[in-house]
Formats: sequence, C-alpha cells, structure tokens
Amino acid sequence: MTLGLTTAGESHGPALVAIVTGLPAGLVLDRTAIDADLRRRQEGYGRSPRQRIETDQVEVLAGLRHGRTLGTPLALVVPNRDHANWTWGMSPWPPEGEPGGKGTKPVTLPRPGHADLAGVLKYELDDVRDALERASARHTAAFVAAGAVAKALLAAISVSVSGIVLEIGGSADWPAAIDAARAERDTLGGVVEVRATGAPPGLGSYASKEDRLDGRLAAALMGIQAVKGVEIGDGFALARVRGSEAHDEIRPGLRRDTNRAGGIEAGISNGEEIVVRAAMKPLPTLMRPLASVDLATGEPAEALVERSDVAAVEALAVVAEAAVAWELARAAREKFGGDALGDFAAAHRAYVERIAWTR
Ligand code: EPS
Repeated sequence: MTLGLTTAGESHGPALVAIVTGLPAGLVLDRTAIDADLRRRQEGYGRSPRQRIETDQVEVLAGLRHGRTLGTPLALVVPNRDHANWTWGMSPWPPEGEPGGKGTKPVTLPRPGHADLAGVLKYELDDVRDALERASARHTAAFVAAGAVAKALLAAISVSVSGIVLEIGGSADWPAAIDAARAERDTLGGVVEVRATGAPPGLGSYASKEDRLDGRLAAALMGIQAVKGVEIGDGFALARVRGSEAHDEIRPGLRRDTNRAGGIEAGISNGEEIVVRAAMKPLPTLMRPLASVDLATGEPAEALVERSDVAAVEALAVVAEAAVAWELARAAREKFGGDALGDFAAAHRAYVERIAWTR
C-alpha cells in the first residue's frame, strides 16, 4: 500500500490537476485547510502581479463524499483564473477565431536557467511557450493541494509538518533584499527549512536505495522548481567535523541530546524531529535580461522578459512543507497500510505500543 500522485496542468491553461491514489477510506478532508495552504503559497513578499489575479481554491471531482475519502482515487482541481486572458493562446484545441489575448506569438528567446532551451531541443518545439508552461512553478499549487491531503493523513498519526524561510538573497531581512533586487530588476533565491514532529521511528528503510527516507525527501524537494540543493540535518556541515562531533549519542530511554542527523539514520526515521533544508536559486526571468540567442535566427539576443516574481522563497517554504508531508505520508502508508483510516491508525498504535519501552 502506497500513495501515488499524478499532476497535470500548464501555468496559463484552464486548470491544474492532481490525482491522489492510495488514500484510506474515511479520512476527513477540510476544504478550508486545503485552501488555507493554497493561500499561504500565494503570499510572500516579492511575488508576481499574477498573484493578484489568482485566488487559488481547490475543487474535488472524485474520491470524496460529504467530506470523507472513499478509498478511491481523489481528483483535485485548481483552476487558473488567468486562463481567461489566454483562451486563444492556451486553447487545448486548435483555436477558433482571430488571435486575441496573451500567448498569440511564438516565444523564441530562451531564458538562461529556465526550461526554455533544453525543453525546445528535447521535445522538438518551435515555441518556447510549449516548454515553459508546464515547467512553471505555477504547478506547485497542485502539489500543495496534494500536500494538504497528506498532512490530513499524517494528523491521524499525530505527525505535523511545517516549513519556514531561513534566508532570502543571503539575508534574514528579506523585504529590504527583495526591494533592492527589484529596484535593480533582478531576482533572488534563498533557503527554507521544514521540520516534521511526531514521526515514529521506522519510516523508510535501508533495504534498498530507493526506500531510503532521506533519498526520498531529497528527490521530493529537488523536484520543486528552482531547488538546487538539499540538506538533511546538519548536512554539509557534517563533512567538516569529526565523527565524535557528528553523531547523536544514545541515552537511556533511547533519547538523544542532539539531532545532527535530522531525525534520519541509515535512511530510516529515528523518532527525532525530521529536519531538512532546501536551497532555491534566483528565478531566471529577469527584468534586465541575460544574454541569449534568438532561436528563430541564431543571432545574439536578450532573453525573454515577462511578468514574474522577484523572489518566491516564501512560497517555497509552503511547497517544501507539502513535499515533506507527501513523502512522510507515503512512507507511513507503506508501514501501516489499511483500507480504512481506522485500520491505518490502529496499525500505527500497535507499532507504537511495541516500541513503547523506548519512551
Ligand atoms: C512563474 C511565473 C509567474 C509566476 C508563476 C511562476 O507567472 P506569470 O508568468 O503568469 O506571471 O507568478 O507562479 C504562479 C503563477 C504561482 O501561482 O505560483 C514561472 O515562470 O515559474
């Protein structure tokens, strides 16, 4: 028994879609909690004017009845309000009538750092828009909706997950850093941290490399747009200290005084708080564009300039929280199984009782 997630949707297409499989029946979902996470993801200093167009709210097409999961695939939809401005340019079918609105002209100026160049080469595209639309971080709205469902499942076994910003543009005073970057028509990245409390020991496994919880968390975080680095616990700093200073000594009651491992040893949660960090590069859409080449002519040109964010690190904290919640929920489904939520929770209870002497 495991969780599955398939998402679909372009940034300016009709909607974003997430299909979640493997949920137990009987999980109560709170629409306001899902929408609250969607709203949190839209907030933050330095976001694009696009966020004034969108008011993300989840719609459910399948898998839920009267607020309870049915144990069947859950189909979530987050409409793109901005699609109203792109009905010709992003029409799923050959558009009818005269071109109008946005997205009517092919984009041929790839932005360094974006999907633009690699995407057109890989998929044999003439219009960079065909690559950038799906690569856009707009997609993270669908992922956050799925993450909110994962958090509801984790709450049934008393696990909670929360993400915060540590720095933006190398600074803890991020509005000032963002204002300065905006004034210079530049962009910023940053670092976020996600902590999960209440996770039992035993999520993930050393049995095979793809089972390792740290590897799974790293892949989930690296799967988020613009993330270029991930750390578990003290991460890179551990490479610079001796073993005597790197590990978390085990005390009676199996307690630890330190948590340098970030709650994961040998790819398995060890019962301590799970601590991960993700580093985001500065966004590649610059209002003062970098050098590029016009793919229509092969001549030097400036990269595409279009509406974008100065920084989206605060959004990343919410998306990273969703990613960690998703992976922990998936690992918990594998460990505790159950077709009904009660079975899942009972298996967790029985396991916690078995290891109760450790507490
Ligand atoms: C994005 C570019 C901007 C962001 C977008 C991600 O979109 P637009 O080009 O429509 O202004 O606002 O993020 C979202 C729409 C969102 O909801 O997070 C990009 O190129 O990745």
